[in-house]
Amino acid sequence: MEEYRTIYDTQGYVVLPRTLLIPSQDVFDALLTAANNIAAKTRSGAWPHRRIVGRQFPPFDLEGEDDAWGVQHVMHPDLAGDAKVLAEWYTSPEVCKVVCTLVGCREEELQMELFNLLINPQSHNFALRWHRDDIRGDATTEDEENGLAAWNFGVQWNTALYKDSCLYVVPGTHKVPRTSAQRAHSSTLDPPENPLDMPGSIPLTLQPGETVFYNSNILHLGTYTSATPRATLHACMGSTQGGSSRARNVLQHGLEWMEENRFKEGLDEKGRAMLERTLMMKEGLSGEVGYSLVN
Ligand SMILES: O=C(O)CCC(=O)C(=O)O
Repeated sequence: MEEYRTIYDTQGYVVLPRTLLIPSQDVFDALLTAANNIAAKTRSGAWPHRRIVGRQFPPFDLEGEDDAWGVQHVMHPDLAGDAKVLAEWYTSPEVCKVVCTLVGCREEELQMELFNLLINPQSHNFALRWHRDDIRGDATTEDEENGLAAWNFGVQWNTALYKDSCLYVVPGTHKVPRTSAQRAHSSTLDPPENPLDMPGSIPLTLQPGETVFYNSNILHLGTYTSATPRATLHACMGSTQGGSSRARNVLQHGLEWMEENRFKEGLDEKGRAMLERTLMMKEGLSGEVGYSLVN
């Protein structure tokens, strides 16, 4: 595992094979069934918490276009058995072990954060602009340096359940501010015509079951096509070592439902402890958390 951490630290992302995160075919099948059920509920309108085509960043729960490129809150108790399958996996020994290795923390420090699902829109193509999840595109170089230096206490990941070629990253940009050329490609609200116009960018392709763990402040974007099925588990987890540094990135998604007893009661002991740490972080905040990025 240490070699994966070295790659992650150097590149800002690392791709892990299926066996490290998904221990059996039964687990893979259960994740795929849960994801497909939730995607179907979202597309039919039965699940309202979705990312709609045309809207890049939180807040997502708005009226508008029906076509969705993502589903929010997949551990929500209203999603019943499907949410349970996904919560069990999110808190599983396999996932927690990898996160602890990459973040450099102990299991007793892990905090529950976001768990969403990325899906193909049904009738539109769509893309995000180049962004860092918690540093605005108009940040000064100094603000970028400070933001990146403070961003070591959590990790984000995409676990593909179908082959997935939607994500592009610029390796190494989790550590350094943008060059002037990279800034020029990431300063407007518009997605690029071609992601490869960004200096240093590469596409990342995942086979079913593979996971890319990445620093969510690496320069990255997603491109979405209705032509190819996508069901990619999209999650992040943090460590209490980060204090409140991850609060805005997490709480901007609207996690009030996590405070309900019925969610807590559906988790195992480890999951409950992870949730308690998140709720403590939330309680420690005063005022509005606001949003990381501008739509
Ligand atoms: O679709 C993806 O893989 C990337 C999503 C993304 O960049 C985001 O949610 O900020």
